[in-house]
Amino acid sequence: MPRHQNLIFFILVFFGMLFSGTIWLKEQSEEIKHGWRGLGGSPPTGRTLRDDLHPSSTQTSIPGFGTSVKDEARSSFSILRVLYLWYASKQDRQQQQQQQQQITEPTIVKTEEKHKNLGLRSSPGFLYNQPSLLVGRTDVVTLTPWLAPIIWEGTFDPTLMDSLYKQQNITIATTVFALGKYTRFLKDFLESAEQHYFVGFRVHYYLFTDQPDAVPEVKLGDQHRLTVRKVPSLNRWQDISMGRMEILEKLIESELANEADYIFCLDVDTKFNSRWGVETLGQAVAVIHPWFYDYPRDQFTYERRPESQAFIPAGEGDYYYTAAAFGGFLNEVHELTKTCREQQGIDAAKSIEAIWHDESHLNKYFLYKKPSKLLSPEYLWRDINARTNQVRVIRFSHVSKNNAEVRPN
Ligand code: UD2
Repeated sequence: MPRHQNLIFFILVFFGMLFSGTIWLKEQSEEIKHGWRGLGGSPPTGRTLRDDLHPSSTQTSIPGFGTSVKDEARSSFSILRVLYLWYASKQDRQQQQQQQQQITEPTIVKTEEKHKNLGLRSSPGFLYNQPSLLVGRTDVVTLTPWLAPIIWEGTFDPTLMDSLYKQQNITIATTVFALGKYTRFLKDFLESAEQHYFVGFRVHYYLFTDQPDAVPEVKLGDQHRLTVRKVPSLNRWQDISMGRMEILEKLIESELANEADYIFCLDVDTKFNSRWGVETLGQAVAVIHPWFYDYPRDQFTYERRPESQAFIPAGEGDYYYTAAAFGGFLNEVHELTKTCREQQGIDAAKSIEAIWHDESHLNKYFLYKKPSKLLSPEYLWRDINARTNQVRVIRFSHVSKNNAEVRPN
């Protein structure tokens, strides 16, 4: 109940009580005067006791308007009763409203989230090429055996995709780490991202570095922003690479819930060469490693030692995924990073380190929790790899570097 209503109510009660108290005192003095209480006398009006206990409807007189003292007292008590009933019913209605809100509020929030993440709405009059059921990519596989799409050039219409996702007010958090000499890759990474990465969509880069002063000034697009976070330096590049999982896990937990809808985690020794857009968004997104996309599974560089938590036995495995790029919904990437961090910790306690560090754990994770979308090697090529006919567009690539010179160990 609003404050002013409470105040009015209490003022009314106060005056009601004052009035009824006065009437009661008046009544007492009348009774004493006429001696009809406790002295075996009868009321002056000649009414019976039954009348007093059960006032009839014909006796509804208004206090002060030529009525008896007892009538006045009864009426003033009735006012109090009416006031009380009004107050109680008001409280009741308020409680009911609160209960309804508690029940309906979570449903409303859920519905909004669902529309935001899942509704792909097109607008009347928006024209694009007719989709075909007969003509499309036939030189590459575009679906996994669990029916997750594999994104290649020619499998999507960028104009249509952009227009569908423009209707959803989304933010894509993007993380990148640059410690030690790897800060030298930042300029190309950021400048090329600004030309090709989610252009026209809201992007929030989170850059983790041990040298914030070494972060270059790069002009960001309207809807793109950058947050720099300082992290401690580490002596082993393997620890830097694996340590990303825990930092990402904590970032999602502590900050991203109300901030972003999707997240992508990218290596910094990379460069964008062509569009990386909303076609890459999905629940859990894995990227095929450019080295092994045409290899038989037994030649994948999975961790093969059973002592490691990243162990994948011979005969198992779908694809070999890179750890240089992965993403998806916040909750999915949170589960991935938490699991990899835990598994790396178990290995460390046993003094074992998986052959390809975080990448080995990521491959183990995606083997048993299948990604919902796969990005073809267009989304991570290697500058040193020869082009192939299947990879028609190189969108993102791993730049060549002198490991011995650039790494701390
Ligand atoms: C592979 C993976 C990489 C990771 C690593 C683990 C690819 C393309 N990349 O890359 O994701 O799983 O294997 O063995 O397959 N970093 C620094 N400072 C350093 C060292 C590393 O900032 O001194 C960061 C940086 O963001 C870098 C990432 O860690 O991109 C991975 O390290 P890397 O690129 O040296 O690993 P690499 O090339 O073996």
